[in-house]
Amino acid sequence: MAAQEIKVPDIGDFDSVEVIEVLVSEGDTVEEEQALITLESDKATLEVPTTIAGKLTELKVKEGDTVSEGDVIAMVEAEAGEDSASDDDSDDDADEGEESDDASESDDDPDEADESGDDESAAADDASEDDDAEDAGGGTIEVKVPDIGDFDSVEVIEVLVAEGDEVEAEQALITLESDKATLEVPSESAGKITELKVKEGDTVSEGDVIAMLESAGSKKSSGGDKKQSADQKKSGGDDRAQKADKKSDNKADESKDKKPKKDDKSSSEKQPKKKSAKSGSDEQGDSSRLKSIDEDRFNKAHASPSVRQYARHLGADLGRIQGSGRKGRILEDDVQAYVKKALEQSQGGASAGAPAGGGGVPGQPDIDFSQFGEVEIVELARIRKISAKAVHKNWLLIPHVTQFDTADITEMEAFRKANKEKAAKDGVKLTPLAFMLKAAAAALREFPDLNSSLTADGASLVHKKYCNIAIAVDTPGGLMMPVLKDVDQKGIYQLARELDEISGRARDGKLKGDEMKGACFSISSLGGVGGTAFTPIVNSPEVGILGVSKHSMQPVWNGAEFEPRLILPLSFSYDHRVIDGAKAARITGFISEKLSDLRTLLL
Ligand code: CAO
Repeated sequence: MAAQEIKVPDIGDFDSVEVIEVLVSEGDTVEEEQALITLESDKATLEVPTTIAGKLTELKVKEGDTVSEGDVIAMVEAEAGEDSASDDDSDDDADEGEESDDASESDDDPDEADESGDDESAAADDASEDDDAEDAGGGTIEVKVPDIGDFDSVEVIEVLVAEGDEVEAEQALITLESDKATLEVPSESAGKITELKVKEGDTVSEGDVIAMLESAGSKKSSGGDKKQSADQKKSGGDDRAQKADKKSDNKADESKDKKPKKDDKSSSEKQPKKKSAKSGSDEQGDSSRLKSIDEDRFNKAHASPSVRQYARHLGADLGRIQGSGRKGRILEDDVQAYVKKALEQSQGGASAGAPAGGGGVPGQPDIDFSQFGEVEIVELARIRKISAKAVHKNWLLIPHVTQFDTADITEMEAFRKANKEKAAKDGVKLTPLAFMLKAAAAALREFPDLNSSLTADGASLVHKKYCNIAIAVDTPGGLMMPVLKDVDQKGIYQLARELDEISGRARDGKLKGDEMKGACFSISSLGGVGGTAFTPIVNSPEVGILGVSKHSMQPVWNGAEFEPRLILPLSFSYDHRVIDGAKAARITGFISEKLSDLRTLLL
């Protein structure tokens, strides 16, 4: 069937509104009511949905374009097999479109406004203008429910302010929810809320007074009143934009599974919404990032009503979320990412067997460091993000102890240096690490528990008969742990060659995923960098890691005199659930012995 045009609906008084986001691509299959683009005027943000389901064959707009009511934004080919239904739907939609156009026209038609039975509203408008004249003395204005389209008796699902609050112009005061849409009613000007006329659960219609506002602007003079009156008229435009916003929210809400659906919007669903906003502090565990919403910050956050509703539904504080949209606008994806991160933090690797709630450790609070001085936010490299999660999980999961020891590697280094040049001719970079790999392999054979992993239930050990060792490699993108396989079966030259090759590829970002799997043990060498000791973190499900620091010449008492010896510091961290302290001391002693006398490696 031929593709149908999807047009910009009635967007109120606004003309030439900027396309700030294109949410779909050509070739996409779209659901009916799925948002296609996001528009943003200087005052309102709204999403334009498709009126039919099908395949998007052509996009007529791109980000940065400006559009007006009636402009074609895309062509959608109705889904096969649903032609008649789609046709009907689209007819309906077209009709609805006409209806809404009519409705929109009627917005400007005072007669029709009267016909809608809203005499009081019209009268109230008049009264309001009169009030404005009186405001020169009192400065208090009525904030009313704006044009909310075809809806009548809409429920107040949230009151976002309290009596006595200072509000800014355009700050949302209440949230309304019909069976199809959610919208916020903003304050028409800055000032102080002197009286709230509605509470949660009330129903309101266009023109109903929701609050009395001591307007900051209107206090000054009657000139100010006139300005405010003008503002009110202007906000009528906003209202219409909101109406369009609301329409799109409605459509977006219905189209996205992630959000509450039309039918879901029962009163029972509203309960948790309120709960998430208010009872956060009562929540247990570690979901501190989700548990408390700062209403003030939430209300001031730059986000569309549909995103606000989504955030409320999930209990996410918009005020804490950094928007990735234009001008920092918070998108649904931002809310999702925030909630995902908060859950990960609160669960603290529970999926990997960590104590529920991350061991009861609260997540790191979001701190606005700019309050202390200038800051710059630099996103972590992908590998650093991954390794950060891994070390955090391992640090929480494993009860660590680190055993320190030293090895006298005077002979080993003499041997290495004697062979270094020859090795280099064979293309081998002979570093101390190759010897340490061999010593560690011997320890894994000698101490089977060192070459083991705890079963998930913590009741057994899996002893491994193979000997793979991971090496910590410092790369520009962050720490990587490539694995050398069957270390026990390879000679020092071969290990040195493989180490050089695989660490080079790690630094070049060319490692394959499989090359970082299956390790039995790890070695982290900072010998080429410096330091005397450190406490490496065990990589679960391994149970031990050997840290190696920089060797140094030291005076060692040989029974008769001090002798200069090359001493290598060892830092062996282990999982105390598997290895006890005495065994750990034996393990480091064993490794030290092997490195001190290479001949013992042959035994
Ligand atoms: N003491 C003194 N010097 C040492 C040493 C030690 N323990 N270990 C290595 N060196 C020397 C080497 O001999 C080499 O010098 P020469 O060329 O004169 O022989 C020099 O330091 C540089 O060695 P290298 O770093 O190129 O090679 P390596 O095999 O020692 O290490 C690798 C390879 C990949 C482990 C290393 O490059 C690296 O990335 N290290 C950092 C690991 C890390 O970040 N660990 C912390 C992780 S958090 O737990």
